[in-house]
Amino acid sequence: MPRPTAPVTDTHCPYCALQCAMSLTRTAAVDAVAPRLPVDVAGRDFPTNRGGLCKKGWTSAELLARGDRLTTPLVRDATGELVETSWDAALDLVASTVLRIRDERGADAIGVFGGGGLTNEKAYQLGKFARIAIGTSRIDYNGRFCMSSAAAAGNRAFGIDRGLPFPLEDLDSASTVLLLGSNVAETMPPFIGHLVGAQAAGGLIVVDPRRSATARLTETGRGLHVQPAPGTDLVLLLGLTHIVLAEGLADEAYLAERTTGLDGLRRSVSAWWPERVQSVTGVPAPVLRDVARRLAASDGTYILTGRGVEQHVDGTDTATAAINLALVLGLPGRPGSGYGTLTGQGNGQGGREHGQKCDQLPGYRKITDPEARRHVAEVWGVPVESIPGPGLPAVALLNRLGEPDGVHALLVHGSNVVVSAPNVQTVRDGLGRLELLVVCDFFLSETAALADVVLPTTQWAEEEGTMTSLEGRVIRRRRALDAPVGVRSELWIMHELARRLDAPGRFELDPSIVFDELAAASAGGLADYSGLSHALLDTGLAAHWPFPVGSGGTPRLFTERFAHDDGLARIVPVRPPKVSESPETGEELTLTTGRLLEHYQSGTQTRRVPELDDARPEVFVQVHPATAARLGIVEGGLVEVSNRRGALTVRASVDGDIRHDTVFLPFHYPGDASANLLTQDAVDPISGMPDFKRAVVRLRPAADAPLPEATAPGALR
Ligand SMILES: Nc1nc2c(c(=O)[nH]1)N[C@H]1C(S)=C(S)[C@@H](COP(=O)(O)OP(=O)(O)OC[C@H]3O[C@@H](n4cnc5c(=O)[nH]c(N)nc54)[C@H](O)[C@@H]3O)O[C@H]1N2
Ligand SMILES: Nc1nc2c(c(=O)[nH]1)N[C@H]1C(S)=C(S)[C@@H](COP(=O)(O)OP(=O)(O)OC[C@H]3O[C@@H](n4cnc5c(=O)[nH]c(N)nc54)[C@H](O)[C@@H]3O)O[C@H]1N2
Ligand code: SF4
Ligand SMILES: [Mo]
Repeated sequence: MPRPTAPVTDTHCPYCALQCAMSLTRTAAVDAVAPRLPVDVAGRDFPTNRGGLCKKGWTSAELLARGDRLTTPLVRDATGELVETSWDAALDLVASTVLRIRDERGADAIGVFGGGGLTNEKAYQLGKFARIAIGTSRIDYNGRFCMSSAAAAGNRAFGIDRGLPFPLEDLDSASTVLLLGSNVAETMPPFIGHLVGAQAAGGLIVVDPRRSATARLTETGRGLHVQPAPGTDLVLLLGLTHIVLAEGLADEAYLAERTTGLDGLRRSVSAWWPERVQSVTGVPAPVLRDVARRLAASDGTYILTGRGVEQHVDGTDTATAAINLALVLGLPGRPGSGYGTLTGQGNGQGGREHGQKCDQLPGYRKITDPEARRHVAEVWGVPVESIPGPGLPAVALLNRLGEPDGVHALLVHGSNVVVSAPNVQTVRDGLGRLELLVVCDFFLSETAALADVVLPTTQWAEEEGTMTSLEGRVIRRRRALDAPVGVRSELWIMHELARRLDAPGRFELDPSIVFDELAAASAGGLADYSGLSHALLDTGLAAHWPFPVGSGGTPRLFTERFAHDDGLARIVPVRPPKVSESPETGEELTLTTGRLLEHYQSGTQTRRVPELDDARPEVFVQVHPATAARLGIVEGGLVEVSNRRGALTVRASVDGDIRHDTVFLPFHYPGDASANLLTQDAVDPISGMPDFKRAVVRLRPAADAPLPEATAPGALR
């Protein structure tokens, strides 16, 4: 059992990017007969959560004491079973196999896959480890599935990518908030405290094909729920921008002073008059006019996007269209107004800054930029030419596993790809072709269960480090208790592997030293952390990056200028693409996917918490009653949801909270219950984001089919 250290430790929730503050209080000596939690969790006052936590946060400590935690390295033996082994044996095997494959096929035959849940220190070290210990260009991470479209759009328009360029508390005084494709009431429950003002002012407008828990918040007062067909947000946004320009509602002074590119935008939206937009999106023209006028009339307007609009083949352009609307209204950088995107994973922001991305070096530097390479090579103590060039984005990396030009060994840190990757059967097949799959995790996730080597690592409350929240605020994760005997930190694992690979440079063990190195590597970059240290963060300072040496940080970006050299925001005209997949017959429906309050991502963690698993024990498909009646589907009945990629048998949840032409599956369930058996791996050409939010499916009653094994309630208990 883990042994607690200090009596009370102030830290943050292990799950999402809201990074709610919590205190962990160690409980009395652990009783072997009736095991108790090693720590009690309490919400702590903090600007984002104001003491509140959601039920995932409240129950997060249960995972520290789970009996099925990994505590010993595992290797696959000759009979195909995973068996316990020593750390030396496991690490020797990984290093010798990596060296052999590197000799035979070159360093790019080895891939590394990271995660947006890793601390800044681990994410930084993983990027460095891939590039200089292995020498591969092939590193990417699950943030590609998450924030890549919003990031690409932010970089293009503003010259920088910080999800919220203002502190969350600024939203409190908003009178109008347009929330596109985000279900914060389930995905970040304490967040809705910041929407109360807009709600009271009648200014909450939620755009979602489903009447989600968040959309229901608009039902009080004059709020609005706009319900477009999935994947039509780009047209919707072009239509809103058309109305703003046509009705003379644009902020002409702001456009002249702070932006460039307006003429192209005028041309690109001119053909998107409201009735035409209605015919594509299904949103009535009067509603479109009402939304545009409300956004323009309010003096405290925010536009925010979530994965619903970003996880599409046109995700970057859709996020760009939202930015264009915000720019035309003069919102970014104006006090009391703004534009932002809601980062998802715990360290989804920091995780996309320090070098896990295939084209990136620390400090959000481009790996192709000679000056950036020189700077980072110096910090790493390696010749500049030894740093590889750009690698492959996640889908391209995962879809060519084991193929001649693909990777033959894959090291996974912080992702459960056999559940969460798009068109997941392709990835499952590819993993089977690898010569070596190494998964580092604290549980035997479904991906770890397929590995050749499994390396057990520390959980959040057992390690020191930093996370960067959705506000771009760098915060301290603190150790509250020792890890179980046998478990090692990822910094230690990288240190040991680097030594065995005879790597150049240093792979430090102490997170505060790694942070100092990260800070130096980031100096002068866009995401500059050089003025920060663990000691400074421990003072409780609200540290929003950029935080160069001698600065007090940057809570609000864009107040004076944008990050492009000329200080201006770029208005980039965008047009709807030819859609890769859309329903063609009455039999076909649009599938969209997303989240439930109780489960986190691939569910490896939350399916292990009885309270959460009891509340949402199995996958279901949400169908409108009229559609269900037409197809002979009944509430609770089994339904086959299928397309050319795969088929799922699931229970129907029949309710009027979704469009007739759309069905919804949560993606938290593994095996034959995985929504990703049906999703497409077509990607956005700019960001590499796959289309998780739109696929074509057929539904039919499947009364006689057995329930998929993976969804059997309590499968992990
Ligand atoms: N409970 C819980 N919370 C989480 C997570 C979790 O797994 N579980 N994950 C965290 C992470 S990593 C992330 S990225 C965030 C994600 O947070 P959100 O973006 O809020 O999550 P989603 O449920 O993926 O999508 C939001 C909404 O988009 C809608 N939607 C689907 N398709 C479309 C579309 O084409 N257009 C529009 N306008 N809307 C559409 C869905 O109906 C859904 O209600 O949540 C974070 N918080
Ligand atoms: N259909 C569909 N698919 C989706 C999405 C969707 O909306 N629809 N959303 C996408 C999005 S936004 C995201 S972010 C991805 C997320 O999907 P995944 O990348 O699969 O994320 P998790 O389920 O959080 O997996 C994290 C794994 O790493 C482990 N872990 C947690 N912390 C650490 C750590 O510090 N170190 C190590 N080594 N392991 C750790 C956990 O136990 C877990 O097994 O899913 C994507 N997939
Ligand atoms: S909202 Fe996010 S950070 Fe807050 S308690 Fe829930 S999962 Fe944790
Ligand atoms: Mo995400």
